[in-house]
Amino acid sequence: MFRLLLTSTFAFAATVYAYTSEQSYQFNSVAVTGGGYITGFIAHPSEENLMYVRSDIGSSYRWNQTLNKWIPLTDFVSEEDSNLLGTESFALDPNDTRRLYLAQGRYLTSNNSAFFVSQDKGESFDVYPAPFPMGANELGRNNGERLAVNPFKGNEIWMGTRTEGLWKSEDYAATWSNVTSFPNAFANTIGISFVIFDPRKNGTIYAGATAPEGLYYSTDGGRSWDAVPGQPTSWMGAFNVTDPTTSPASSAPQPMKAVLSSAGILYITYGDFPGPYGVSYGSVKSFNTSSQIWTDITPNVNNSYPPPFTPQTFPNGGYCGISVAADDPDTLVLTSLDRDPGPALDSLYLSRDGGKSWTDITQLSTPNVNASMGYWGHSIDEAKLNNGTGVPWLNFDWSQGWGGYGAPSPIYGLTKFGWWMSALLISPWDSQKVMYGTGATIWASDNLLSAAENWQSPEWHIQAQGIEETFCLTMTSPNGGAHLLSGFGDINGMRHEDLDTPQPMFDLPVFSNLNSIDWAGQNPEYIVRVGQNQLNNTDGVCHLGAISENGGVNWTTFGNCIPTLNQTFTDAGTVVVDASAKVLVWSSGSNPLQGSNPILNTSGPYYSTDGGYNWSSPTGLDVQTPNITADRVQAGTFYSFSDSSWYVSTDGGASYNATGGTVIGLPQYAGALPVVDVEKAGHVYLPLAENGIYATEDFGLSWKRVSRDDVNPRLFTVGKAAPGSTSPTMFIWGTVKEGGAVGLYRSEDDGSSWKRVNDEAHQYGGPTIIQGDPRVYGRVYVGTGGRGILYADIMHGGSESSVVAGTGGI
Ligand SMILES: *[C@@H]1O[C@H](CO)[C@@H](O)[C@H](O)[C@H]1NC(C)=O
Ligand SMILES: *[C@@H]1O[C@H](CO)[C@@H](O)[C@H](O)[C@H]1NC(C)=O
Ligand SMILES: *[C@@H]1O[C@H](CO)[C@@H](O)[C@H](O)[C@H]1NC(C)=O
Ligand SMILES: *[C@@H]1O[C@H](CO)[C@@H](O)[C@H](O)[C@H]1NC(C)=O
Ligand SMILES: *[C@@H]1O[C@H](CO)[C@@H](O)[C@H](O)[C@H]1NC(C)=O
Ligand SMILES: *[C@@H]1O[C@H](CO)[C@@H](O)[C@H](O)[C@H]1NC(C)=O
Ligand SMILES: *[C@@H]1O[C@H](CO)[C@@H](O)[C@H](O)[C@H]1NC(C)=O
Ligand SMILES: *[C@@H]1O[C@H](CO)[C@@H](O)[C@H](O)[C@H]1NC(C)=O
Ligand SMILES: *[C@@H]1O[C@H](CO)[C@@H](O)[C@H](O)[C@H]1NC(C)=O
Ligand SMILES: *[C@@H]1O[C@H](CO)[C@@H](O)[C@H](O)[C@H]1NC(C)=O
Ligand SMILES: *[C@@H]1O[C@H](CO)[C@@H](O)[C@H](O)[C@H]1NC(C)=O
Ligand SMILES: CC(=O)N[C@H]1CO[C@H](CO)[C@@H](O)[C@@H]1O
Repeated sequence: MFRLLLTSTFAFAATVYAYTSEQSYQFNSVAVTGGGYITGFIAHPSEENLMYVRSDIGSSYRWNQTLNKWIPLTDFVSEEDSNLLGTESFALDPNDTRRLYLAQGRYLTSNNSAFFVSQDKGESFDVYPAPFPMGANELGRNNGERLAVNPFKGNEIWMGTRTEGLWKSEDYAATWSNVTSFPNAFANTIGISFVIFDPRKNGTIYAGATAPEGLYYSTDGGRSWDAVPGQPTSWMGAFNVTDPTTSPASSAPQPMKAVLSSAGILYITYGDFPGPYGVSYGSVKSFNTSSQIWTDITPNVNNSYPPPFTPQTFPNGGYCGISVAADDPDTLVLTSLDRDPGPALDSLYLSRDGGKSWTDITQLSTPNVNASMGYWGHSIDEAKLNNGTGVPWLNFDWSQGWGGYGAPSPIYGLTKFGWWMSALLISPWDSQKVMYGTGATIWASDNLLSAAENWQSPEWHIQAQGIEETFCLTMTSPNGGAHLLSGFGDINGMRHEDLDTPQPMFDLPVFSNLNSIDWAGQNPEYIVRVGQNQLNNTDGVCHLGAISENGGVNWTTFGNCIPTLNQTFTDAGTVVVDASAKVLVWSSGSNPLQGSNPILNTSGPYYSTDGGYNWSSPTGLDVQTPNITADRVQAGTFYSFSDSSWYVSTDGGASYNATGGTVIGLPQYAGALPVVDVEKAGHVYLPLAENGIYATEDFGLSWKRVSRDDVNPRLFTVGKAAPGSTSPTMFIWGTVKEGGAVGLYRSEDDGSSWKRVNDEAHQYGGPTIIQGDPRVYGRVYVGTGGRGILYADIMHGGSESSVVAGTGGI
């Protein structure tokens, strides 16, 4: 028995308020709506509308039917515990609607994994460290569910692990022991990916490892186990290899997910690779647990397709998502996995006869049936919530020019049906309702069965409201135009004209990662951004950088990229623009390679005075430093603090004066991003972690520490001055006294005294970046690594009902 004594209780109500001693703050999500990979759904069999969704880097949410949105459950996760902000698997107790179990942990390399155990539907949790690692963001996260509650014994929780075999808890997931009777630990880093109890037979359990012949069963409560007889042992006969150069990655089909129908039929999906990417082959089987008869039910050429469509034959891909109706054991839905670059990319199938025949719902859902289009998807008009609020970043009409993860549109007029479709649910309370997750959102239909019966397109809408799962790479808040401009991993970035409503993505060029964005201090609608874009760099134009002169609505691509930029590297570096919007400065995020060795790029940040056509190296600074900032008032002025030296350019980035930091009052320090006062030329701050915050009012000729010596800013930003004050409000993420709580703090007296802005219930795994707003006193934007962006405002006598609105909510 593996016992851990450490437990702690997190009993924070999912409230929208974070009280501090002096002021209350309201935290709201900036509405993107979805934005990351949805990995699984669970629904309670007996309480209508009680369902949960998990995501790979953003943890879990509960559906609230009254509020019509998903509610985040684990925002109390601290920066130190950021690995716990990912749900590997989750489970409900079929006999108790209040109990919820979350298996938390993002990466196998971390030793920090835990069970979050709730007795009130996720309002509060007991946290128990887990004796094995978890991998919510690892290969195989699409499979599951690994975690299961014994329906005959609610204290008994089982978990298929990735590296340590099958485990069991007899005290509601507090302590765990190894089920050593399980014959094979399948310690291949994917391990045992599902555990299913037969609710009709006390003691019967199925466990499936993502490995050939990985399906096992027990009929004596787990004391003894056997391989399920008759399971597929090779790929023979499953399909014809269409391309003889690619054979399956596994020697036999590997179980991905399974579901047990009320008639005792186990439906199992298979692939040749764990997924969510890289699956080339797959099949679908049913196993009659009474007669022990296996049937191949893989969709094939005999299925029905709405004319003029034809069976999908290329490429094969595998199968993953599967769900069976509670009221009809022969009604099931199924998703393909990794058919890309197939036309859909992935497909959803419906069977009403236990898998004997299938209807291709993807083709049925495609508007303007025209086989010559060659692509299937949703109408772009369907990228809306059920109440009509649009999710426009999902529905742009940009043709096939860009196909990155977030790229939702395969051809003009269509939104992609989906990819990485592994989360799939027929509502247990109403079989007409079906939801599926993708790499970016959730699609839902309320009339799937009746529409399919009538050979019509089902109604579809987006049901991801409340889920904010983006990774914030950069953001800025100009003093004109939209208050927030963001850059995300995978889905480019957005001009947040309205913080509470989903916005369009920035227009072409689209970036898979938007790494850096800036605005011109005296011309705040002049915006510049750089990011990764692997798809369109062969036409002699630089598609990794762009300029907007109207606040981020329309964009012009740079004429050229900076020399030696590695265009396939995932980080395009840092871009800034001077106050007058006449000079751009761009520092590469990578050093080019010679063979496998990086060669030192001895240029400093390149500058351009013609809007990104010609780029030149400066004198006086010879590092591609990311720690570069433009003065917002004085034209042509840039600052950098790199390798303990302070650099200033006043001639548009052409030459820099370097001064050793210790000569002008700075401590010895590697480097930091200078933060400027948007209203005063030459007023600059440097956040230097355990050294505190330093400030200059003369362009860096002299510096002094402005914070007390125990202030430790891990992140720093400034926002609009408090009423009556002439200096900006400071915000830090860090600590304000030795050994104090890590949190978000605000100072209105140049760093002498600090007030806490957040509380323990609002930590979001620690921000990646914070940003003040130069136009709203007290507001700070909090960018996270999996919980999107939040905006925190001082609450002036608000009542609870006045703050629950907003698609993101808290
Ligand atoms: C939904 O939200 C309402 C209003 O806050 C609350 O009363 C109710 O308990 C919530 N239900 C669930 C299942 O979260
Ligand atoms: C986890 O690893 C870190 C870093 O190696 C170490 O400091 C810490 O003590 C470990 N924690 C546990 C619970 O093993
Ligand atoms: C289930 O089986 C176990 C072991 O045989 C037995 O102890 C238990 O009482 C059974 N539970 C129910 C609800 O039948
Ligand atoms: C758990 O049991 C499996 C056998 O099923 C064994 O391979 C594995 O090493 C055990 N792990 C631990 C931590 O005891
Ligand atoms: C494989 O190809 C052969 C010959 O074309 C055909 O007879 C057979 O039905 C195919 N098998 C499958 C599973 O598609
Ligand atoms: C790719 O390049 C072509 C030719 O320059 C251009 O028409 C198209 O808009 C570009 N697509 C993207 C996504 O940048
Ligand atoms: C600017 O973008 C808007 C919104 O996408 C579009 O309607 C308009 O046509 C664009 N204008 C130009 C000049 O491209
Ligand atoms: C560019 O970056 C990619 C991805 O890191 C790397 O594989 C490639 O070798 C790099 N190329 C050069 C020329 O540096
Ligand atoms: C940039 O600043 C960071 C701290 O934010 C520091 O770790 C890094 O070394 C600096 N890089 C340079 C080149 O100065
Ligand atoms: C650069 O250094 C020179 C010599 O010390 C000094 O005269 C000049 O004012 C400096 N320029 C800036 C912009 O700091
Ligand atoms: C639609 O629902 C979302 C999420 O509950 C909400 O934020 C939005 O205001 C609603 N829109 C309308 C038009 O009611
Ligand atoms: C102990 C108990 O109440 N068990 C019930 C749990 O629910 C299943 C159905 O899901 C019943 O069969 C059990 O009797």
